[in-house]
Amino acid sequence: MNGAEALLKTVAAAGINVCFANGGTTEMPMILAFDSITGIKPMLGLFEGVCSGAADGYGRMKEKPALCLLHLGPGLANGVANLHNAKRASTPLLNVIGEHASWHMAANAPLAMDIECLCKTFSGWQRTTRSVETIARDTAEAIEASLRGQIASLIVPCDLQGKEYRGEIPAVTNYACDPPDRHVIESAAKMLKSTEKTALIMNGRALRRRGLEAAGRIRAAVGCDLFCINFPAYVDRGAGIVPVSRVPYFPEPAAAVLAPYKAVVLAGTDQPVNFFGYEGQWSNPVAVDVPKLRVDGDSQDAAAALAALADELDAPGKAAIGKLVAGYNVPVIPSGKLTPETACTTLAALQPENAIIVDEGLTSSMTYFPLGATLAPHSYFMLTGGAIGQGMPSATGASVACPDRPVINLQADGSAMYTVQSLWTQAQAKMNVTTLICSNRSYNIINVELQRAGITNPGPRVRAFTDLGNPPIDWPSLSRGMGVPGVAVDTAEDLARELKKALREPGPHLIEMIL
Ligand SMILES: Cc1ncc(C[n+]2csc(CCOP(=O)(O)OP(=O)(O)O)c2C)c(N)n1
Ligand SMILES: [Mg+2]
Repeated sequence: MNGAEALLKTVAAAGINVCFANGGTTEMPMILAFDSITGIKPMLGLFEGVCSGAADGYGRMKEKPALCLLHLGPGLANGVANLHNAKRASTPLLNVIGEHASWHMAANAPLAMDIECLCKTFSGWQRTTRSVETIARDTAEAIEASLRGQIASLIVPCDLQGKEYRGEIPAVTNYACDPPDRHVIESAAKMLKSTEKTALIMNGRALRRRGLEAAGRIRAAVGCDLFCINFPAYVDRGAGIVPVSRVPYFPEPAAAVLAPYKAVVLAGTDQPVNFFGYEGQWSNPVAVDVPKLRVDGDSQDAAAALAALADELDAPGKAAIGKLVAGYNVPVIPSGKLTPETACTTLAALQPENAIIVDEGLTSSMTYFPLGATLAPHSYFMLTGGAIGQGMPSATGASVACPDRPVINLQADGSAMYTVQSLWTQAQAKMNVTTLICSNRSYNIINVELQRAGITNPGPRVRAFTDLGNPPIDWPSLSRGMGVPGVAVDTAEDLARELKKALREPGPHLIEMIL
């Protein structure tokens, strides 16, 4: 067994069974090892941002890491934007990067780059393997680190991958969160009981069923309002699940929505932060003088902290949250010319139970989230770190994680073009992913920002920065060119017909929604 085989055996033994990969000569021993090591299969991404985004989507659905294998510094650099999004989502992710042979590094070969420096920007843990004897142990420690909900990056020189490995395959210890902090829980309970109007703002595990159930019990006990941050990593949604409102994107509406609260309890997140700093605005939508208390620390489980808080408040049991959840209610399929609103409503009307909704619809999908509370139960996740080009790869990874569930990717057109190669990976593995392109043929958010800045009549060069209509992107052709059937629609009726068809037929589909 060589070092590469030892690495993959360690990964497979830890239950990691997929590797999103784009490799080259420095990963050759690892690529060869996929033929000899069972229990882990490689999936090719045609751009590294596809691999890293897919690993993010996989990790968010499974709450366990996938392996992402990248080629040297330049390959890693192509994957960094989506590694940044994964970091912002606290996704467990094992990131292995091939490096030049140890003895070749000093020669400054063309592909040489400071990989360690790049890794520092997104990794919670990182190491460069220095000898073949430690390769499996390094891998096991990387996996253990990733299980904390972070990216673990392991840089592995090519010569060490090829050397003979005589050691054992180490087992990986599962990560156990620290228990909630009693003092903090008691303080939060006091705060909620003694303040007349309070908000509970959540992210992370707090927004998965267990956390939402505890949040519902807390609401039943003290009447606090429930929110998620604007860019949640994952939310369980639908009838029967405790609903949350989303803190709005722009600072003014965010501050207005949160203004009535006299105290804020936080779970799985620090206080909300405005996406950008605008002159005359604070960085945070909750006023400085409003008391804020986070119930969990980085090494604790936000859902467990909420459950402890519910118990501390003597909150009623699960049965009491029935009154807080919405019943099942699906909107009527709209008709007429497609708009962002009617597109979102059509999706809400037709999405099947247990769907995974991946939302990178940006300005076109703003009305979608509130509709989710009354639909059949589903998973919802979105862009976390603002680095666009995350939707299509992460929808791909979500489908690998949950092959039996329908994945629907509500996808803005400009962002889609960053990682459109994801369609090819979806076609290759016949994934049940339906991509709904929000084809407004512009970088619309930038137009919105221009309007906010008072620029109502931008000149032709500025307009050219945001216009994607000249020439318009031919989405059905682009999609077909990568093996995914594609159609374009411009009415709600046509969207409904094509979406039903896409969901009925196996394999990936793309529908361009001309808005
Ligand atoms: C990696 C990265 N590059 C550039 C940007 C800046 N940016 C933010 S939104 C956007 C365009 C979004 O256009 P589209 O995806 O079509 O969504 P729309 O605004 O039309 O809803 C750009 C270029 C970014 N956020 N991330
Ligand atoms: Mg657009």
